[in-house]
Amino acid sequence: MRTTHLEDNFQQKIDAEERIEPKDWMPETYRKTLIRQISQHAHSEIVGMLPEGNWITRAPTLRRKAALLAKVQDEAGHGLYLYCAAETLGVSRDTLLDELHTGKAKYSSIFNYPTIAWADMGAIGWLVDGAAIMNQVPLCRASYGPYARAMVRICKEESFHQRQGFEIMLTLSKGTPTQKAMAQDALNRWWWPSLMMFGPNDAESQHTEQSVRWKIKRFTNDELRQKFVDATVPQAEILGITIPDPDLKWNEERGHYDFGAINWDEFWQVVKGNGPCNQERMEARIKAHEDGEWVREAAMAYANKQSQKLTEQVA
Ligand code: FAQ
Repeated sequence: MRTTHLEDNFQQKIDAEERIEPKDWMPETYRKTLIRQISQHAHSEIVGMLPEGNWITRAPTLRRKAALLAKVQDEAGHGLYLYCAAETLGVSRDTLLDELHTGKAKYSSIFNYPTIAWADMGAIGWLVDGAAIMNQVPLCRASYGPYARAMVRICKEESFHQRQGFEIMLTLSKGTPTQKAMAQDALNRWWWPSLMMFGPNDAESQHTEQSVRWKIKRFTNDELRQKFVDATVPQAEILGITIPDPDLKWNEERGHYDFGAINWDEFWQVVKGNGPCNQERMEARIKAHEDGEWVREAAMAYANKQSQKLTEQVA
């Protein structure tokens, strides 16, 4: 079959809501787009363990510590499902990790901000996981089977993460004036970076149009950002804290909240590696990878020994 026929058939399959599986024919650009997005998503989960990991030893109670520990562990699991999904596209995990460690692959901008107070654990769960869910629920219907299936399980866990974050915020905001001020301060610092998580405005988004056509993305960056704002404003009202945006206002005509301008210069600086914690995050990841070398070697030696035993038994 000529490539154009293959491409037509491929697009027809997508239009008919059929899933694309690893052994199916796919355009090279579709494969590359998926490897880029899935691996960057995996890197985000793994780097995303660091800001919260910072507070495991300092959680205020045993219950909070157990929940935070479980959440950070879930994020490691999400990274692993996603790396496995990327590997089905014919790329090795070593290559993907190399791309992260050399700065070739991106990870979410949000994880380059510091976690300076306990309230940040609440704000991350509430806002960062809240934004992640908004973006990831539609990915459960992504056209590529292994990615969509990984997202189903991830989303179930993310919704628990979001609720534990909101509960921390609720406890603080109903607590002493100092605790309420901590919750407000965390919201002030995490609000705008959370809106940036959805990526550049649609007009600036290089990949959205094609990814929507391929049904990798079901909504554009701006559509998801708007959904997130609409869902989160009433939650802030329940908490009794103020979103740091003087332009935030319900627009009756649009049936949505209007919100102020995002500082895209800050966003691109963070994406390019100049955020407050980029260097620290990369150093921590590279060190963890190097420190884990002996574990990988031991696991490989064990696997080789097992397969040798099996061969001997069969012979
Ligand atoms: N940070 O053309 P677009 C989590 C890049 S959730 C850094 O719009 P696309 C859970 C983009 O890669 C966070 N870079 O791109 C958790 C592209 O550059 P490239 C992770 C960003 O792909 C919670 C360029 O800008 N979630 O981890 C960002 O169509 C709590 C142009 O952008 C996902 O990855 C950004 N925020 O749309 C864990 C979800 N935004 O690649 C721990 C899956 C854009 O050409 C604690 N990914 N860029 O060099 C997606 O849905 C999409 O990839 C978007 C970007 C929406 C992120």
